[in-house]
Amino acid sequence: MRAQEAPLRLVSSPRRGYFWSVSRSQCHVLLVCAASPVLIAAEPLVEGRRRVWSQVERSPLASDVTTTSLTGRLFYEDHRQLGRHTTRRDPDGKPGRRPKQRTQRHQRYLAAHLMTVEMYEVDDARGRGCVPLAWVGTAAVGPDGTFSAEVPANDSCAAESESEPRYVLAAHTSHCEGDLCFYVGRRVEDAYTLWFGVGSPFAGPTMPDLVFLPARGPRLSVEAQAANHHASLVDVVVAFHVEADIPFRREEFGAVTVRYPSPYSDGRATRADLIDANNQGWPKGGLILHEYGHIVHRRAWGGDYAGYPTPIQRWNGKSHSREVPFIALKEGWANFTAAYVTGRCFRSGYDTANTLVSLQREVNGIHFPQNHHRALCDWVDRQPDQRPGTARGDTMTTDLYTLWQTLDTTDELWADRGHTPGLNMCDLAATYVVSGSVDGRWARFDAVAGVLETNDIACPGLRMLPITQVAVDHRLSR
Ligand SMILES: [Ca+2]
Ligand SMILES: [Ca+2]
Ligand SMILES: [Ca+2]
Ligand SMILES: [Zn+2]
Repeated sequence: MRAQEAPLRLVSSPRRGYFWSVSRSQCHVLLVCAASPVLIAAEPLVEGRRRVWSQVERSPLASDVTTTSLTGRLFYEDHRQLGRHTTRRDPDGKPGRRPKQRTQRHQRYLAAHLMTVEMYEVDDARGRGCVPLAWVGTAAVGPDGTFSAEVPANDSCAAESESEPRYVLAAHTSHCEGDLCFYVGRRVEDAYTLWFGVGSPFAGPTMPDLVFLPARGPRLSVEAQAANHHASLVDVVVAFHVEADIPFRREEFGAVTVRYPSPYSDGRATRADLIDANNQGWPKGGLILHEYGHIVHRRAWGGDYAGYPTPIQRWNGKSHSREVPFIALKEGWANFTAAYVTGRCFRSGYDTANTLVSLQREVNGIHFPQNHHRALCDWVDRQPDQRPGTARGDTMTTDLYTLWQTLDTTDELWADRGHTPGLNMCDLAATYVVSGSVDGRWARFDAVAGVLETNDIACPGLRMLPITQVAVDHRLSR
């Protein structure tokens, strides 16, 4: 990249770390100029290009080639208020910070964890073995921003065999490996791509640091925003499928796509494989976490919420509207997903803050998502709590996998109730009580009844469950 291409460049110096370098002509618009000397850029974060016109060849590599490892780092510009910022590293290698906690400009760059980087070797010459861009390797970006792949050590282009190979990279807002496969793109199973090194290819083995921003694009470019949606998607995917080991179910339901920008004005997940996302300005981060909760729920209940008729009732979270119990569970689960991923469920003081159960004690919370959201947090948190006037309180400490497994079993167990009015929290609680050992039934009943009572959700039939198990056992064993 030529120095005059980038108005702002991140540079590093051994003593001062990273800071911004600008040319003198730009100083009239930048307050930092008075304090910062103008320096020669050493290692800028290299921005990408939107399109590559050159021909790209993707043939498999010969098995007998000598390889060498090619490494680099990829970041994105983070603007999210909500997310797992500390699980990603910034360019200094320090844990990421949320926007309000940043003290330096470059801390806005965080590792582009689980973006995919493809590596291409460049040939300018023609003739035997020469292709303008030949694919040589693919790598997933780690939580510290690094990526690495084994690539052929020698140039296959006969006319360039004496010189060192040179590389161009393509980064994608997608990741597909094993059971996991997800995209952020304009269309289903399509990703945003930026190219790096086009026109001035990189030498190996270490690439310069890259940032998923289009060079000369507007600051609020669609790619930069998509990278923030991708980061949210990775946060929830890692929390649910990697850490908690919940199956993604790629074989059954395919990849998940975040379609951005979507033709719709807000977020929705009306299929088991598609999230529509739109926003004004930078993504705040909560939308994708919430919508992905719907994806996990759909995939647990056969893809269509166990046959609940569509179109699904709209829900306005801000007005705390009264809903049918199925919608209250569905939206409560989605809000819980976001709270689980960001750690809000586990914050000290969460249990005693009375913001989520906003109703009077006498009103049955079975109709209200916020009661469900909070009950599901109690289901998995390890902080016992008891609201005044309740008999039991929360003593439940089930992990996320067990909670999901209960959700996953609910539609099989109560299949006859799946259609209107839909399965609800009482069905989920009942599934928990009857799943597992017979001896443990009363203990499970006590625990889940405590969570429900603490959150004002009334399930009148639940008390009879440990006693009237014969019929259910029969169904389970079929
Ligand atoms: Ca608990
Ligand atoms: Ca609790
Ligand atoms: Ca299921
Ligand atoms: Zn929702």
